Amino acid sequence: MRRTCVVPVVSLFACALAAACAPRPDTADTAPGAPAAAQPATAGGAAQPCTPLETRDANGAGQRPASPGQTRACGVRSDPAYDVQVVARGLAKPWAVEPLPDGSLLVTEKGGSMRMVSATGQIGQPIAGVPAVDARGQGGLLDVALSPSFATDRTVFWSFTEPREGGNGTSVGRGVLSADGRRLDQVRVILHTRPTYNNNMHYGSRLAFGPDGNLYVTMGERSATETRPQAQALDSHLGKILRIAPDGSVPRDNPYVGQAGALPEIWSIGHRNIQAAAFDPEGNLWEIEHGTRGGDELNRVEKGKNYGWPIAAYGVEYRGGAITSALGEAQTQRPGTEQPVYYWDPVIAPSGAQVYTGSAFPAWRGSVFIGGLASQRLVRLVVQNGRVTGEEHLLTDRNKRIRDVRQGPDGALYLVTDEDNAELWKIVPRR
Ligand SMILES: [Ca+2]
Repeated sequence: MRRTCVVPVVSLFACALAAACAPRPDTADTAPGAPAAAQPATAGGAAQPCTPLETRDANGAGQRPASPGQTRACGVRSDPAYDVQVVARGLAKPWAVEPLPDGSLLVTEKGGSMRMVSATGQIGQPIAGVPAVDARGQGGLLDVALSPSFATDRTVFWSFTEPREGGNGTSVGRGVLSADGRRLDQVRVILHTRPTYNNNMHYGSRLAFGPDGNLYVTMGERSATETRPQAQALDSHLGKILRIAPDGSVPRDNPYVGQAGALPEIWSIGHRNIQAAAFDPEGNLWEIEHGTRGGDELNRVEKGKNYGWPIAAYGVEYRGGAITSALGEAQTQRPGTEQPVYYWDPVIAPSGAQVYTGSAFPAWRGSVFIGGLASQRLVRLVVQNGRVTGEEHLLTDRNKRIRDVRQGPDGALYLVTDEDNAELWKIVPRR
């Protein structure tokens, strides 16, 4: 993760040309990626000279990052030799893949099926016991997560769009996977977020267990003009990250417990639509959320903080023009709101995330991997001391929307594509 040779422009380029500062094999991910340009660019106002990966025009014309390197990080190239194996084909709009300790995988399909896929790619029948979902639009059966003690309790958690009187809403279920993997027992819905709303957009939702043993649930703000401001409202679960105990109860140290009018499950506020989240080994929660045109964000989430939407944001409305809501016109920076650690303009359309910790790819340890939908790629961010110092885009030649990325117990990365006839991929070191 550390550069072996850094800083002054002249020496960087001199040593890049002379290969005098070739990174050690395990730190190859910080090597300057693109061929050395005649003049070094300054990425996102970054202090360090480099060639940024992103060179297209930004949508937010005139918008400036709040800190050096907050966007358009240096392009880096890790180039570990890897193979992409197609483990399975024929999945219907998978939304999540979760590797199990024995090498098999749990996969959700948006239409409402959860399936086991064997390590060799046999796709099982739909697992019995999953409650009905509303699969219209962006809704359906969404994320799946394993209990931190899955090896002994076989408990599984999932998020879904719950059909309700008057509309639908994101809910979280839990159940115990039978020994043969064919059914879920003791199924309970442990969280019904509110309000119920009647459209089919921006449900979130990723599930991630923290080192505290609690379950973090990421939400969307349902996209509509009338729900957008609710991302700032404490009496709504929309546009929030929620934190609950595995039994659905509220931890007493949540930030708004006991506050009149506030929903006690809320952990952080001001989010637009979070379809990617992961903890790092130090216990930090990272989330990557969909912005509008030019406003995808990486945030490191802390208790009780406000991440800005819709009063602070980068980018513009899809139709063009300033981002607006009943709360007024958004600014890129606003007191009382947190700046993203990093943002993309143009966007990547993030879905699924993993902070890599495996031994299969030493050069990738500590990197944040993010699936790209519209961008049709796997994004890798190099993060050092809480800041993004490099960006690499992988699998760009495959032209597939990537819905989720997770690390298996073998250190391989498992990905699912976002298609009606989708694939499950496994990235392994080349033999
Ligand atoms: Ca934000």
